[in-house]
Amino acid sequence: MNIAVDHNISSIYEKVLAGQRLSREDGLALMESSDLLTLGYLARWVKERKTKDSVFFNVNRHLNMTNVCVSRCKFCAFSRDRDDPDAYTMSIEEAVEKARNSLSLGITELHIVNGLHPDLPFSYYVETVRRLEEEFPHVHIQAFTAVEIKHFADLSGLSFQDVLLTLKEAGLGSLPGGGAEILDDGIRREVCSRKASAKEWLEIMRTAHRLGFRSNATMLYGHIESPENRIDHLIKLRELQDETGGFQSFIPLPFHPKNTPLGKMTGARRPTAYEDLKMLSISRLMLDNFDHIKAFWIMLDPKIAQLSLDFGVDDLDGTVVEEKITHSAGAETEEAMAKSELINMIREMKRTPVERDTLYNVLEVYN
Ligand code: V47
Repeated sequence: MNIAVDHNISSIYEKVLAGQRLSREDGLALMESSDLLTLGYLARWVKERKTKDSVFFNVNRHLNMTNVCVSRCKFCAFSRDRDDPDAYTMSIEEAVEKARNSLSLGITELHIVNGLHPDLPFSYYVETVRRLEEEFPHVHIQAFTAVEIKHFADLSGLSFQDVLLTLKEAGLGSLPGGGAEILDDGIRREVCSRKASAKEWLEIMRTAHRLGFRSNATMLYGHIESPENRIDHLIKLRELQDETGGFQSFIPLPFHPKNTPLGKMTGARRPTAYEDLKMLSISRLMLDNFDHIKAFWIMLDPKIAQLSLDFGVDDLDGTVVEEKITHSAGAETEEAMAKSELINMIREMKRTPVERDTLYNVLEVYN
């Protein structure tokens, strides 16, 4: 029985249950619909076909080694100029020390994302990876967005491939999904004109996947982009995934406007819970070739992240420990979550918590 309340999405409902790929027009119709419960039902149906009642989580630590950034994206409250009083740059030793202090939490992953510092040489990043890998060989290093890889190529004069190979040799394990924002150069010109273009972001991911790296992908939504921009973004990722199969998870990130130039210019408010759940559901439905849709509870809020498990999400990130990007932009969430809390959140939704490593190998099932 077709339970869609919104008759405009009835045919999409049938397509999803028949396992057919949704078109751009379907995606736009989903964006138009306010039938959140039908979207959630369909997204959950797709999720359960892939991963049954499992919900993955990981024990990780985020690390931002510098907030100095030449890009100064208009949606960002984290970045600083070199001479700003609250600009900071860690030494390699400080980064290693922070990682060391988190070992007792049982972290299996270090997630490292940084500003685009104008003066630090590429060797700083290579040495950081090398030191971390030497000291903590059992901890997976997921580091450097495609935007940073482009910055390293500019700094070093190396090709994307050689930058990635150098980092791989030093011990880099995989790439995070940041810097994608909206993969449309018109939007990028408005909000992040000084960093990698849409084509470069995709090319770096293509190259990384070809070299054997897995990566994630994100989308920053709720700023100046249109529904068309969001659906086109998802389709670009889906096309690249058809080609490489290298993406592991997709993480939609709601824009937090506080303290950002874009927030001041547009008066934008943070997307509502309704918008978040709708975006997560539509991501699951459009990205039929992605195994995992991930809720980053830091940006969503734990309550929305928990509810999202009924809207197609199968993965909660993570213990995190320290988070600066969203907290600079006014996030009121904590910066860390205990593993036991993540397990409780999942159990309360009557799902099975599964601790994973970065590459989705199962470490423990909490029945
Ligand atoms: O690329 C910056 C976003 C991203 C704001 O790969 C903002 O598993 C909201 O990519 N409001 C970096 N978002 C973080 C990121 C990420 C996070 C969690 C997991 C993974 C993963 C990746 O944060 C940036 C940008 O899109 N961002 N400023 C803001 N004011």
